[in-house]
Amino acid sequence: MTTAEHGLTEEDLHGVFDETIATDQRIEPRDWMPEAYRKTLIRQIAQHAHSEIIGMQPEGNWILRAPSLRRKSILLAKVQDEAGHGMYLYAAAETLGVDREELTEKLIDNKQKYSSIFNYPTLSYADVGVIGWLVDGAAICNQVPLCRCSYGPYARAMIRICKEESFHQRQGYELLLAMVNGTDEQRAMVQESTNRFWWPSLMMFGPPDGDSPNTQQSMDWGIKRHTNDELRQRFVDMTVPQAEALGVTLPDEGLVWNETRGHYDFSEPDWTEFKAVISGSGPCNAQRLAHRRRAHEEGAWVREAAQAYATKQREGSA
Ligand code: FAQ
Repeated sequence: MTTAEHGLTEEDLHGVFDETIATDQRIEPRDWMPEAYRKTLIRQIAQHAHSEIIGMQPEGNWILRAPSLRRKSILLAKVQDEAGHGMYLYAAAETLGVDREELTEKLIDNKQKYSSIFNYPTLSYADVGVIGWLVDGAAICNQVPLCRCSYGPYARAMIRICKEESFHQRQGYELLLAMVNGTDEQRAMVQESTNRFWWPSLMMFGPPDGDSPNTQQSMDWGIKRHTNDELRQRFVDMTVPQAEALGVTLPDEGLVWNETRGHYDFSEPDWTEFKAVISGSGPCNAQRLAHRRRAHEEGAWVREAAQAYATKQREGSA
């Protein structure tokens, strides 16, 4: 239905949208929304979906080398969950009028981003535990507020995703607990992995607020509920006691409790490294995209077969 059929002007529609946001209600796919709001959501949800799919690779690297059948089945289930998260998110993006195929093409043509964290290699089995602990931990911190995002389909997808992410975080922590209670070599593996993943985990929250072009507008629209720095601080405060319980040291000499602020102080991540990673020059960017591209090409026959089957079913029922 057009605006004219509703008898509403563009200005009226804007008013309804603003009122919905101001009263903290949800915008649904059928509702009018400003084009910039739609574009921002497509950008964020697509990047998020791509992160889940590319995020299968670092841990997937260890499925064939898991140390026991139990660890292998846990890891398989986790990596499968990530595929599922990607699917919910692509489905949420599709409600905004884009096509999943189109988004995948943009990812493999390097035209849309995915999280910086997945451009670092996984060098030991301790990385599986540390990814669960720190990377899923950071993901939860960043994503729980997205369950209250103003766009209904994204908010609802996030509820289920966050439940599964919490479980992922616990499985990582449980693996690390087993390792720190094992041999000296295992404890050293956990420490070495923590040293490598700590700074990239802090970078997951995005650039500092002063350098974040999207935060203010996204907060005004109720897409983001907190700034990048607020969430990074929350993550640090939450993680320090967990590191103490594990007996690992976080690799930052500037990490100290600040009584006055009631938070931990910590050093600045290397933002030059962050910029390099998000612009394609991280340690594994080329490998991650090449792998994704190959998987997409090799899966073409499956998509064609599924399409042919769906067409046949439709014709049959018609
Ligand atoms: N990596 O203005 P802002 C997971 C880009 S969790 C790459 O602050 P915004 C679970 C940003 O896109 C990981 N790019 O942007 C899992 C923008 O570029 P653009 C995924 C980054 O959107 C665990 C530019 O920098 N989580 O997958 C990053 O307001 C374990 C300026 O930045 C989500 O996607 C970064 N770290 O805030 C899976 C959560 N940070 O588009 C497997 C949803 C910033 O203008 C294993 N997304 N950029 O060219 C968000 O919350 C937000 O989009 C932020 C960025 C906070 C990531």
